[in-house]
Amino acid sequence: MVRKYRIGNPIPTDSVVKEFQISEESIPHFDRNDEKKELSLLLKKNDKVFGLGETVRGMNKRGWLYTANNSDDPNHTENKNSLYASQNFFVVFSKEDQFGVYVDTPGKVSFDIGYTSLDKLVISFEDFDADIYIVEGSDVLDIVSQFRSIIGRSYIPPKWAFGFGQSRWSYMTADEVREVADKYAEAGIPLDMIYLDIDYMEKYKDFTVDESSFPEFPKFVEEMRARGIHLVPIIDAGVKVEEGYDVYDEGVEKGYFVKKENGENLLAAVWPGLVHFPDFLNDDARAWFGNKYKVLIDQGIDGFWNDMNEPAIFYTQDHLDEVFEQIEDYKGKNLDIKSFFAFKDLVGSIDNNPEDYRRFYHEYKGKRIRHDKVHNIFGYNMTRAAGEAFERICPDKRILMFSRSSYIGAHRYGGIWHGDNHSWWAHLLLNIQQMPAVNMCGFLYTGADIGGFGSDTTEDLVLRWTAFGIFTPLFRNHCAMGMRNQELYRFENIDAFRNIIKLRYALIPYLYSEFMKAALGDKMLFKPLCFEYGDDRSSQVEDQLLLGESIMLAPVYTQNATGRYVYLPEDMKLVRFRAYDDYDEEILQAGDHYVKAELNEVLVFVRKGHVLPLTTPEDGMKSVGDAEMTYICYDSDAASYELYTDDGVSRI
Ligand code: MIG
Repeated sequence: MVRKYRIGNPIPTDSVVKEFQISEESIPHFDRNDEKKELSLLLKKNDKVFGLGETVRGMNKRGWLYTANNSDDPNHTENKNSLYASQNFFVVFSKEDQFGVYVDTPGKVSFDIGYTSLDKLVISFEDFDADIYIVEGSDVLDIVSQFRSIIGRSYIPPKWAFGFGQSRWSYMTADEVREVADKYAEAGIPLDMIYLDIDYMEKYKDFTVDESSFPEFPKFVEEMRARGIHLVPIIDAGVKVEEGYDVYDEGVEKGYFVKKENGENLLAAVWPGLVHFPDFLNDDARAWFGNKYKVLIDQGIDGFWNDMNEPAIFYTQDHLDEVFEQIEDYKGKNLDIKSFFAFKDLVGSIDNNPEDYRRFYHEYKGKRIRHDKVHNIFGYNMTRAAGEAFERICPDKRILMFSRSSYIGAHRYGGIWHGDNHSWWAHLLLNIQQMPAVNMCGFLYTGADIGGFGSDTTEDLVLRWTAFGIFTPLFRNHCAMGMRNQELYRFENIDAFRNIIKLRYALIPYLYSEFMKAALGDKMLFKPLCFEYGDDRSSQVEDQLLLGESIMLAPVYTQNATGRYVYLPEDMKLVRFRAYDDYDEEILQAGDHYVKAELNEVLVFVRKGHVLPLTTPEDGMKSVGDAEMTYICYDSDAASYELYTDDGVSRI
């Protein structure tokens, strides 16, 4: 049962697709304080709070303050309150009762979950305008499914997007990209995608290709396709200010860019230098920008990633002018402690400055609205621009799309990646912990940058991270410019990497089936143990996951470990893979176990009465599906498995 309540006069987000009567009663579970603009409730000692999508810290969100305020922050440390997404759905549950809460408002909201006061959950609003949905259900999974059913079906990518992809910010030329493909082929490691970061563009202009470094692009796309590789280019939110550049000219002429109070187009800066931002909230502008993806689709491209759409702002021209003016005051002065810090702050806080988000306006549903009031649905509407356009441009074909910034609703148009993590072991754990939380909010096609984006990685981290990454729908190794190269062929243990990647391909029938069942049935793909098991221990486990109906994962996420403790809520069959066709099986009793896991091994726990199907991978996604299947069963008499198949590209 889902009920809708309304506070004030909220700006619609289009995140909920089902029509609701607004209940006139007071919001259950919460105390409402209009003066403080707060909703609060008392948490019982054993209440757990799971959800909130892409946020820092563990699965149980108790003990921290999370703020929905989409931010381009590449340091996902546990002191942060905001990352790139606002996914404001969570479930409060204990053995006694449970309910779900969705806070639907495009502005800033804070979730103080036992931060100020250990046993209090306080939701505070910048503007006290929101639709609140309260979901009652028989258990957490039921609540999540009911919630998912009101927000619409999750995005379904083409099946090839379940292949392995290599990315790096700084593949500067087509030849560099060819080299990546060559080296993977030489190493015998299947590869289905190579991502093109901003360097493929001409001067970072969206929907252009640099002719000198990527000559004859359609031919190049075709050449790579013939090798089984999809090229997946990035699209940034900012449109370069340059006369004669059609996207700029048209946007200016039609008035499709966001404007300042005085009606001038906002001048901000990102990679191309000065840019304007398309007003993705305006229906016409959104359709116009979406149609531009056709320029690359016509050159053979069938997948994209949308970046910098919080939007990230290096600076606005107005703010920069102010800074230059004020900086004069400090010239030639003896800077004391106070003025030194003020000086430092003047320049240091120039990017993603909150003031800048108040400098421009949208035309949204017939009204002029200041950006900060709708900040959290900007990236969502960029993804929507793409998703809606793909339906027009390619009505019969699925197109790969995932985004950095998101809000619930965007899950219907694309997936997400989890942004600029670091090559830190802690971020492998964060990746594990974020998976179920984003699933709760509708995002199923997701994954983190494997090996870590920022910082220099290490071979063992890439091995362990890949061993977990083979289970995530979006399976991409990505790295920042200037960091240690981390394509798998760069390392010594090529055999181990090859075996792990091939295991991914062997798992595709299972992963794709489970993904499709989750998408079509409003279910979660990754579940915390306590969503299925009611015992106390399960509710404490934050580093293991159930994946689909058949298996549990317990990844190794610490350096120099040759194994780990694993908690089994019931008897399970441990399968220790060294390769898809080289593994041991062992029945383990319910309870705690120390299990060994060498760097070249992947552990999978098969649940009782369940089946893990495996195929024989030959050559990436090209061959998946044709080969013979193997079935690993625990308790084969009771076990059955429903395999989902389709052609992998037609829209469903
Ligand atoms: O500010 O395009 O998250 O994946 O490699 C950096 C360059 C801009 C941020 C993305 C990252 C990408 C990078 N981008």
